[in-house]
Amino acid sequence: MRRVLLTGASGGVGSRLRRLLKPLYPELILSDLKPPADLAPDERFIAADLADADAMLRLCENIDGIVHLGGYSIEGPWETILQANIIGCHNLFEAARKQGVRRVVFASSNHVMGFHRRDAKIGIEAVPLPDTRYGLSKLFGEGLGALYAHKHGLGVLSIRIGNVGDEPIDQRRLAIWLEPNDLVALIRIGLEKPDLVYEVVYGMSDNASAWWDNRRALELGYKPQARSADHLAAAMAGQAKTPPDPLGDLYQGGTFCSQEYDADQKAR
Ligand code: 15L
Repeated sequence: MRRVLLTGASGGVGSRLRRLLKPLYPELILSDLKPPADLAPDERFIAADLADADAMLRLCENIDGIVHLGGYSIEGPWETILQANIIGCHNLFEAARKQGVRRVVFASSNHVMGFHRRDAKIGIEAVPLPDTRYGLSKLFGEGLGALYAHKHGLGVLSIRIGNVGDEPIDQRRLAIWLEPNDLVALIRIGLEKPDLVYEVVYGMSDNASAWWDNRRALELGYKPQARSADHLAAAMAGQAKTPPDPLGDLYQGGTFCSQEYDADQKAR
């Protein structure tokens, strides 16, 4: 895997990843709407809008593998999600197909499954229950990955990312925390594991309080190194500052579930 493209490179997760991926993939190409403020002289950046199909086609020329973080990363208005995450993701996969890219690692999200309850342990076979328009758009991206893998021969890994950071920031994140180096380990499986067709994994570290059965990731060779239990005090300190959200606390997606919620909760 020589030429790797990282989309969404100027965002929070992208900024961490570009530093961690560069030593592994020296020809790493970064893309986003705008360059990161601290772009280094040895980094290569190409500005491109995911919603612009021609720009995506040019961006994917001579690329071997893509780590697709780009798009809108929280809940937003439908038009924004539509352009960045639905049309944009389709443009990305279509450009990858036309340019003969071999692998795509798709940054999906835990919010594909957000309305599963926290007292359930779910695997990758569980029915998707998106908690937002954002989560729904990530489910569409996973579907695109499956289609382009099975129909067009791309190797695709969808990672349902929990929460990326140096530490879990509250009680919910103790269950879904993903330390950045563990994310890199998953990305490497997506880019490099021989014979990979289409796989879905949960993007979490070794979290004792996890709601997800991540056995497929382990079967693919993932060995998470970080343990959220080692950061219990920091997470609980963060939790103490978090406003109460009894409805969100029932569900894996947390506040993504409680925002805009107007169902009769007693009926479910
Ligand atoms: C996500 O998918 C978001 O991109 C991120 O900003 C966090 O909110 C994360 O989920 C989470 O659930 O903590």
